Amino acid sequence: MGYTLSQKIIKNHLVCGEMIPGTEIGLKIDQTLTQDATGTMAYLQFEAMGIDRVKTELSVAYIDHNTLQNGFENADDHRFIQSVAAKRGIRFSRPGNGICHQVHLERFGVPGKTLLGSDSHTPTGGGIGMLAMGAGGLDVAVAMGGGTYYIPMPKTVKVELTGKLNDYVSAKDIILEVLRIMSVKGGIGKIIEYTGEGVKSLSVPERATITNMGAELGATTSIFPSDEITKAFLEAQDRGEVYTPLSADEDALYDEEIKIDLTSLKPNAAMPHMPDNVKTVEEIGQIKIDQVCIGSCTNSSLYDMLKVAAILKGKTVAPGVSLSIAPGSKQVLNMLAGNGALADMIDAGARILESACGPCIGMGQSPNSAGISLRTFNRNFEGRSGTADAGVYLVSPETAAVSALTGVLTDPTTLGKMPVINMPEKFIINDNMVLLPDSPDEAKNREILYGPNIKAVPTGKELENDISSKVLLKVGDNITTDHIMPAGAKILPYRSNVPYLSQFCFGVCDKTFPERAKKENGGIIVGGANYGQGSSREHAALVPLYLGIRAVIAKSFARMHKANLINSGILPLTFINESDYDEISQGDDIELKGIKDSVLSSADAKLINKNTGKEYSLKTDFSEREINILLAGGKLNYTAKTK
Ligand code: MIC
Ligand code: SF4
Repeated sequence: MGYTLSQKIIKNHLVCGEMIPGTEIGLKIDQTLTQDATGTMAYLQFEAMGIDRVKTELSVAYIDHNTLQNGFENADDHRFIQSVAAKRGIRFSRPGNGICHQVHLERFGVPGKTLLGSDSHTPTGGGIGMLAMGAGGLDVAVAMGGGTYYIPMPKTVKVELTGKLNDYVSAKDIILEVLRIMSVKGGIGKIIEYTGEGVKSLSVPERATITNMGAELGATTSIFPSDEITKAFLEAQDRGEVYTPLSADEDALYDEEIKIDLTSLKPNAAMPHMPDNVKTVEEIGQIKIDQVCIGSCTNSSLYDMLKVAAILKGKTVAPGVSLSIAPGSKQVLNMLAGNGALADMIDAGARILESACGPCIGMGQSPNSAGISLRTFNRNFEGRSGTADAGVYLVSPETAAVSALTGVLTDPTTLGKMPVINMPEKFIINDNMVLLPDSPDEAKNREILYGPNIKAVPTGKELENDISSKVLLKVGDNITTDHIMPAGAKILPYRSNVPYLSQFCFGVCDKTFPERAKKENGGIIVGGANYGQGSSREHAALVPLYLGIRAVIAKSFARMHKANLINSGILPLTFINESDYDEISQGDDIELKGIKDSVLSSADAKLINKNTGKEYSLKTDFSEREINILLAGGKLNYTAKTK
């Protein structure tokens, strides 16, 4: 029996464990990336580990999220990251150079290598055949130090693409279709592999749009084969030498199969407030829109931007619409400027933003009250745009650009033939915004520059045998990390200041939560299915830890968040009977009796609801490594102990 592509890469990087789905495996990590919103914490943790220089083949620190600089905080964090990068052997991508995933794909990604990033959209690298995964900052810090990265061995889903996309239908419509089919929890514990004839008609940036948004499926990662198209992309980036052909064996066995006929695909949109709430644009109809935002790590490549410019050329944005465009990297922006496409956008009335995450993470461009915003982004979670009652629709660049002109959600295929887009044979290569680290000798004299907003990382406490506590909060299914620890312009600058951040914890669900948590001296959270989906931000665990949360009991967890909870020393426990969720209410006093013994022996744990006297069983499915981390009260404590 042959191997799937991801199984081949896993096999080549396997440090420990067996490739049996669901059991823990350890992987060697070749490359890492961080961004600034998670990076400050990751580098604080790296510094706490006391390692001189990174041990990876390549590590890059990007500045792309916190670029508003609405005060000294962001600039201080940038300076801190820059100083650590120089000292510890990490390349530093300066603000203005672009969004981490776009730049990494262009300039650093290598087919067949493993990439671990402190950002959930790291799987963008799967567009050139990398095994690229998102993780919490601490796991990335450990990988930078040469440590193994652990995941449950994923199952493999084969998505077979047949046919060819029609004009005005694009890669975004493919991944939205996959989301419609699989849902935001359909990818948990799985790697999505794209194969079939249809793959050959998709360029690398189109493939990257698809693997990027595999994060929204909850998938461990997504991957395309590395083929002639990958080779041409790498050669155009002057990096032809890193190309290797890679694909699955003919007789590879997959756990699931999905077929999508590209020819019959129509423009799709994910409606508020979930990326899997997908209908065709035609079905949704011509709703009036207030705003269009084009960009983000999902759709900001040169190809996307050239399509948008061609649609806008010689026209004017509708009077009731604000159109903003953020090209994904300096390379993209520079090339748009060089060939006149940028002028076409500006001429049509587009508001050009810097090459950064920007509105995608609520850093500016919040829509008007109850506004309707079309975005080429990957997440439309409630409140993420910065306007609580806004409705965000996720669409392709084609749908976004055409709708910006008409002022209503418009199916772009009604326009007939798409203008021809000529992609250049070579990209402009100039890595002058990526700083190389100091030599080991120079590094000795390099000072690490901390700012006053940088506060200590909270650490957990050893696991006790009985936990008696209150259910401080009960939430439903698909709670995202944006619910738990919101981002946005007002909060994001405080990513290195957990005490300050804590005031906003769960603000989207219940503004009283932080106060109540403090008053009660912590407690327990009860959640539904897919708890903690979305980003890799470990702040969604570190802040609850700071507020005294000892355990989260849910129907199921998203992979990265579960790992972040364990790393923080918070117990993630699952209901054995999902219906037991209904019998626990917010405010109930509960007891986890003998929890330490249960965790140690991997036995079911006992939950007593003191209000009703009833008992329930909870699953404690942890690996030996996870058990040790939980007993020690988190990964930092555990690492300090085992040193
Ligand atoms: C996001 O898209 O939610 C982010 C901001 O990029 C996060 C990381 C973070 O919270 O800093 C992610 O996707 O992991
Ligand atoms: Fe940045 Fe948005 Fe991509 Fe997250 S999803 S990395 S915020 S562009």
